[in-house]
Amino acid sequence: NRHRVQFHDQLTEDGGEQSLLEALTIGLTDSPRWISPKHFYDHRGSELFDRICQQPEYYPTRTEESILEQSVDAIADRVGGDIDLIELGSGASHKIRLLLDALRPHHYVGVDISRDFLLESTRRLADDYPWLAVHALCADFTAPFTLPELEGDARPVVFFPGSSIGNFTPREAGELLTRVHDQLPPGGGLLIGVDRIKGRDRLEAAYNDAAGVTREFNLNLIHRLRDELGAGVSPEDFEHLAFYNEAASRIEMHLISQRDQSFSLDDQIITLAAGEHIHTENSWKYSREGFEKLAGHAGFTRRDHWCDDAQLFDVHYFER
Ligand code: AVI
Repeated sequence: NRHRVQFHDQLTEDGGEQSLLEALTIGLTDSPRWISPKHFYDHRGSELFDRICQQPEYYPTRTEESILEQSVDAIADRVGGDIDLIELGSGASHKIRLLLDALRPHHYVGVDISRDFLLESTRRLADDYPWLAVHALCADFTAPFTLPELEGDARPVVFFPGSSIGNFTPREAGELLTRVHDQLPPGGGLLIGVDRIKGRDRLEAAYNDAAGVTREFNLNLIHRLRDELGAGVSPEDFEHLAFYNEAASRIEMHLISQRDQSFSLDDQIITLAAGEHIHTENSWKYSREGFEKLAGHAGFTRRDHWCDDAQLFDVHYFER
C-alpha cells in the first residue's frame, strides 16, 4: 500500500538553470579555481554525504540529532500546532523523523537538489507516515526559489538542519534567510541547526575522517567531471585537503592537483600545475549570538534555542 508523494520540480521548470558544464567551466577557468559545493550532491555524492554523517569524527549530525531527540517536547511546545513543515536540503530525510510524531504537521515538503535521492527518501517517508501528506520539491535553494503552495491554512515552519546554512557565505546566508523570511506569513517559523565555533582539532577531525569518506566525497567532483562531462581527469591525480581557517571561522575544503595536468572541458583547455588548489567548499561556523544577529538582520524574531551540553551545535527557533 504505497503512499504517494506529490512531486514538484523547480529545477527543470525554471529552464534558466545553468548546466553542470557551464558552472564547472566558470569556476575552473577562474583564479583561484573553485567549484560550488552544491555540485557534490549527485546520487553518489548524496550517499557519500549520508555516510559522512555516520563517521565517528563528524559530530554535527549526531549532536543535532541528540538535541532534537532530547528537546523534542520543548520544540513542539514552542513551535505549536497546526503547522506545515518544509525541510530545506532534506537529503535522506532522517532527522525529520525525530520531529514528525511530536509536531504532527499537515504537510511535509522535502526540498533538495538531488532529484532521485529526494524521491527515494520522501517515498520511504510517505510509506512510514501514512497520516502525512508528503511533497518533494526539487530545487536549488542557492538561487531564488519559491515555497510550494499548500492546501489549507496551517502555519508554515521551515526546518533547515545540519548547518547547511554554513555552506553559504555570511552574505548569501543573510540573503537566503531574508528570502525565507519574506515568503513566510507572520507567525511562520524557522527551526535551524547551526554548527558552533570551536577548537581547531575537533573541527579538522570532522572533515578528515579516518575512513576517508569526506575525501571520497570531495573527490566525487572529479568523478562527475570525468563521468558526466567526459573530462580526461582521474581521482588518483587529486588529493583532499580540509582545514580550519580561524580568521574567517570556516572550514575550507580543496582538491589539490597531484601533478601537472591538462584536460579539455567544452572548448576550453584547463591546465593545472602540480600543487594547484581547486576550492570546493566553505563551512562557516557561528557563535550563538553571531547567528542570532544574522537571522535578526533578515527580519526574524528569536523565539528559543537548544544546544548540547558540550555546546558543539545550536538549534535555533525564530519566527517572522
Ligand atoms: C552539508 N554541510 C553542512 C556539510 C558541512 O559540514 O559543511 C557538508 C560537508 N562537507 C564535508 N563534510 C560535510
